[in-house]
Amino acid sequence: MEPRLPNLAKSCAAFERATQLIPGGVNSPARAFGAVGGHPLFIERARGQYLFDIDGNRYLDYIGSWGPMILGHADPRVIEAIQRAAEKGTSYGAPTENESRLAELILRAVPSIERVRLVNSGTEATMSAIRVARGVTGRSGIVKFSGCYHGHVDSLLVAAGSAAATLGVPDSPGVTPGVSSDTIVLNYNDADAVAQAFDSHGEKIAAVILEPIVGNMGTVIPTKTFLETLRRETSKHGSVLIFDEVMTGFRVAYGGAQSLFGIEPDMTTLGKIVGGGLPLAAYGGKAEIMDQVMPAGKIYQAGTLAGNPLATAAGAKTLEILRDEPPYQQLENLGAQLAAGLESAAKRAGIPAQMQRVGSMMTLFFSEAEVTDWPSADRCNRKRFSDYFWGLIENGVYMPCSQFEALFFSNCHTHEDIELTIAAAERVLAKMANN
Ligand code: KE4
Repeated sequence: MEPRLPNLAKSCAAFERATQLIPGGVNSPARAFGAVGGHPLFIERARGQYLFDIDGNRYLDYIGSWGPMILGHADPRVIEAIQRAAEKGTSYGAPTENESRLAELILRAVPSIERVRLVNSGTEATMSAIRVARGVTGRSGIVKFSGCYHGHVDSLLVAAGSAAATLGVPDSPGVTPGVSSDTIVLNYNDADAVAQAFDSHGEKIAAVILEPIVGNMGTVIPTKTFLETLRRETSKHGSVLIFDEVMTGFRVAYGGAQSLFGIEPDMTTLGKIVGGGLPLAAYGGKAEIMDQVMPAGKIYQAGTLAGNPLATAAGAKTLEILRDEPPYQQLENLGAQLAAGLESAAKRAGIPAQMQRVGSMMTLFFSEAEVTDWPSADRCNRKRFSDYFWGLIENGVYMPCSQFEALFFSNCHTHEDIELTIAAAERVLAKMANN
């Protein structure tokens, strides 16, 4: 039987109601289906590799809450850790040993982090890292790369990726010229531009921040020269190199992207997986930098719910499972199978596409050429992506709702799930080719 759009009546009604209460009916634009049209699906529950919407439809989940759910949804060990923490109370406003337990797991996983501060979101992590870099260097300039997204920090919401790029507001209203004037935006993978920026402004640059593997313009992989240039120029000019590993941390490897590339940043931001799906993120780095953060030093950063007992319980349990039962080889094998299947399905359909992947994060770009930076990502065929997205929804497969995102899968996804996904993509892409 020809797949057809599932019954979405309850989601439609729920969305109508939500739009009367919440801007755009969502609490984060990335969920708004802005790039693919239609309305978002309202989720009732999730388990393992599956999402279930409020109309009772089941989907194979390839968003994983935009990255955190590497162990799949509602992992019983994580749920039990949260339940046990909740029975003791939900927040104390005082330190707990679980914060040190999670901090220790992070320091052991990521050797470049000698001190770490827990916060509530990736945005808070990058915002704080930028402030610390400016505080320790006494400089204002920040270098970022177009298409990279580091959360909705004013100084970084310039030429941003993710939903900002998807919805066409990479330079959001409300970000003042005074704030963005300290931000230098370069093209990702342009090592020469990095060297030139430092030649011209080196003494003003407090930090360079980048996604060491980009997920927020779709999956874009750095060249060795690019990373080596960044490390060399920041060291030479006394600027702080910040790897924003909110997405790649514990995703592409237990030690993050930096462990794959053998490049040590001065600071790292983490999020998503580190909180086990609860609101927790972190920033950290060399002790000589981090010990300048209050109350050890003078650079202020704080948070009522930072290091929250439930979030640290979920995060610590998640990292312990990833440390003791590393899923990365299995994720690599399934990732390779999925990438090869999707790429050959597009080729068989005669649809130009580029598959770009690291481990269990990847993107099928509807592009004639390789995607190496935002200008090349921006040339992708957005309409084709939208048809591909909805065609897969008809087949019970839930992909990220934007060409400028990475898909993720979990260690609950099976070889059969991957086969089913590839078969669905073959049907969808073949139908697209005939339309
Ligand atoms: P949050 O503030 O959303 O927790 O983290 C911001 C952030 C920082 N750095 C990187 C590399 C990120 O990918 C993110 C958030 N990622 C997006 C999805 N690509 C979050 C989805 C959303 O905004 O709803």
